[in-house]
Order: sequence, then C-alpha cells, then structure tokens
Amino acid sequence: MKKTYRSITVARIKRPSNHLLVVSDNYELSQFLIGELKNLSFEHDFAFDLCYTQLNHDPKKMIELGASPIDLKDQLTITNIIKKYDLVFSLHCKQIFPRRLVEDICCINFHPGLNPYNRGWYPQVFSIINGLPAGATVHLMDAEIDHGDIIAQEQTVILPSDTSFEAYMKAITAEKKLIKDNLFDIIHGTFNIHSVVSEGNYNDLNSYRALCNINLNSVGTFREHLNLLRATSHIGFKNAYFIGDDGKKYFVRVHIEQEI
Ligand code: 0FX
Repeated sequence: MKKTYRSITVARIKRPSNHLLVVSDNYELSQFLIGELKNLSFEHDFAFDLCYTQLNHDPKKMIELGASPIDLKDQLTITNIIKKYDLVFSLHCKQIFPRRLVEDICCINFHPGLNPYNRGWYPQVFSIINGLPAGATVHLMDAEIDHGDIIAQEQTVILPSDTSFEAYMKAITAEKKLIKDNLFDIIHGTFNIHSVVSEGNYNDLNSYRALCNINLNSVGTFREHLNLLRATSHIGFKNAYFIGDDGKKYFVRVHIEQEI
C-alpha cells in the first residue's frame, strides 16, 4: 500500500470511552457497527446511542435500528452532545461536524476514501478519473473535511472493469474490516494516531455535478471518456447525461465485463 501517513506515532489516546454517540445516515454500516459493538465486552461501563441527521430524507431503516434524529447545526444539541458523550463517530453522516464539536470531544470519522487522496464527495469516482489511490480511512476529525490524524487505513484496487458502484462496494468492505479491526482499541482508548503526509486534494459536490454533465463535443482520448462513464455509473442512480439534438435529457451508464 502507498504510505499516506508518517509512520511515527504522534499520540496514544489513553482514556476508555464510557458513552459513544454514533451519527450515521448509512443503514448497512450502522447495522454492521451495532453488530460489532454488541460482540465486544469491556471491563469498564460502556453504552452507545445511534442518531441519523436532518438531511436524511429516508430514515425508515435507521429508525428500525433504533436511531433517533439529530441536527448538528443546532447549538444546544452540540452543547448537549459535549455534556453527555466522550466519543462521537461520524459513520457516513450527511451533516458536517461543527468546529466546536470536533475540538471539544474526540470525534472519529469512518470515510470511504484513502486520505488524503480525493477527500470529500464520492472518493472512488474521482479515483477512477485521476488515478489517485482509493480505499477507506478511520481518522480523528478536525474542522476540515476528511482531515485529521489517521488511526487506520485500507487501500483497495480499482480494476479497469470497475464502475463507481464496484469501487464503492470495495470501499465499504474495507471500512467494515477497519471497524472490525479497530473498534475495541478505539473504545478502549488504546489506539495510535499518525500524521498525514500531505493535504492531498478535495472534491466538492459541484465537481461531481460537472462530471455528470456530458459535453458531446468534448475532445479527449477514448480512455478519458470511458473513465468518465465508469466514474459516473452507479447502480441505483441516474448520473451522467447529455442533451440530445431534440433538447431532451438522456442518461448514460456503462457496463464493463472482464473476460473469464
Ligand atoms: O453513505 P454514503 O456513502 O454517503 C454518506 C453521505 O450521504 C455523504 O454526504 C457523505 N459524504 C458520505 C461519507 O456518507 O451513501 P450515498 O448514497 O450518499 O452515496 C453512496 C455512493 O452512491 C456514492 O459514493 C456515489 C453513489 N451516488 C450517490 C448519489 C447520492 C451516485 O452515484 N449518485 C448520487 O446521486
């Protein structure tokens, strides 16, 4: 794996957590995390709560898992989190954690990208386009997005046949492994953190939207065009499109198979 952090230990957190808040808008990962949490046993008192954010417009399955709503933009909510919890997880959360929260409590992000490469929106999409490494990262949070000292990482391999969907599923598998391998130590407070070698790069939602708007007159190699289609093809979503001569919008998706 390409080293993305310095191998020096910058700190070792020593205090076990008694009360964890998990903020997540991702059902699959929340279900997995809860399963792992229930398998662990600690010598100290430990409890956790699960919340989904205001930006989650389809929270039915999160509610079935026992999650309650939370608004991280509300100042009183942040004050109450700081009073009640000593550890907070961001597990694919749709709201940004405010500075006050990440500076007052140990907040940890589970991210489907290999920091510091392609931080921000849909890391695997941009890895397909720019060839930067992909994977998953668990890291301490600071006030910048997908930024902070690294606890653990897993790199994934994106094949020429992978679209955004397959590359994303590989990142999810890597995240589950990171959860399994690091959860006890994180809660126990016996994990090491490592500083990141560079700021890397960040992609916002507008950069993604720009990729989806196909310019039929764009000039480039076939590889570039194919990579754009791979990067925007994701089962369940209509992403890339062009406007036909009839003025109508046409969505495009690519399917690639490796010879067996
Ligand atoms: O759980 P998650 O990967 O995303 C969540 C938050 O929604 C997101 O704001 C946060 N940055 C992330 C760390 O955690 O699920 P998702 O359904 O939003 O996206 C999953 C993948 O689906 C994404 O990597 C690319 C694909 N996708 C998603 C949307 C919304 C598309 O191809 N098109 C889309 O319109």
